Amino acid sequence: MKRRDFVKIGGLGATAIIIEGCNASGKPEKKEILPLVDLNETKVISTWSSGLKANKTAIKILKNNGSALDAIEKGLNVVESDPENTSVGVGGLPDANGNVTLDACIMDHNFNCGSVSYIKNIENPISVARKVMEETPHIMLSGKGAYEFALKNGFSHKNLLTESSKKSWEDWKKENNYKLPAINHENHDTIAMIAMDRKGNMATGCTTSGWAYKMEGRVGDSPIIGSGVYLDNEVGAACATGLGEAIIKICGSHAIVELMRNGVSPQQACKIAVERIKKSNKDLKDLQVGFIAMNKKGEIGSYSLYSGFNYAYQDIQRSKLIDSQYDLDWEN
Ligand code: SD4
Repeated sequence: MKRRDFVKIGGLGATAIIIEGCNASGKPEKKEILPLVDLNETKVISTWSSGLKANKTAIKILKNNGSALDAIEKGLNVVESDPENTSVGVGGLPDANGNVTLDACIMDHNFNCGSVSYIKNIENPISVARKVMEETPHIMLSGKGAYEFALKNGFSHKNLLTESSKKSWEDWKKENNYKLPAINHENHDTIAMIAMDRKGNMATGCTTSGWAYKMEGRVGDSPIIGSGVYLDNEVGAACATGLGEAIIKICGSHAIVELMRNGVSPQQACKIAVERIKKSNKDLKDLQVGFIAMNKKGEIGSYSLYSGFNYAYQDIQRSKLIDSQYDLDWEN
């Protein structure tokens, strides 16, 4: 049999095809080919309405057989570079001392992950997180080290404090005497995203400027693998937005993936995580959290503690903003 005589001789369910033939030196060889997932299965979800435009960039990549990892990075870059979003990247609201400090992390289908926390003056921290994942033996770089690593890898220094975010910070100092604003329904829109590519691989990522006017040095859930995001490619992925301190306490995203591993639907898993948040925090006033999840079958779900959380859904035909199910009304 010649090399070109490879023939399809058997299947492994819907996931792989085994072909047999000869290699270049004429030796018998078996090859396993993973067929592409039906284009209709390719999808991406992300938190809040700014997810709509991030998803558009992500789906273009996925449609062209790009990887879920590229879709996550490039999708999140769109929002990081948008000065209108006051919770992410350029234009993100600063800490109490006026420094814009960013957190981000990314995870692929092989449990590879990378993260940056408390990074300043870099427009696209999710891309730095990916470099940490791909170019270093570490998972998380923080502060000055993360910044210097970024510069060495071709990222440029940028002032992220816009005129408008500076003014908001100055007004806050005058009006609130350094009292932290609540993370409630009005003042946060961190983006966290999950994508499934045509190989059936998933990836997830999250990027944020964190809690507006936080104490200098504060880091939230968003760069913490297991809290801000988690993915097991055999099971599914979850990610979070809202009060990081509450999400970290229950390792929110990891908890959801473990629930899905045990057969719980993405929707129900997000709801159970929110119930754990309720149990682990005495004071729920102004404590908004929201989770989104997708399992290996492409089923999706979300749940938030309070009303007002939404997420963006995109597949090859549809783009829509979905109001999340929730536990409590803000009004009550
Ligand atoms: C944090 N989880 O730093 C982030 C904040 C957030 O939309 O999600 N804002 O705690």
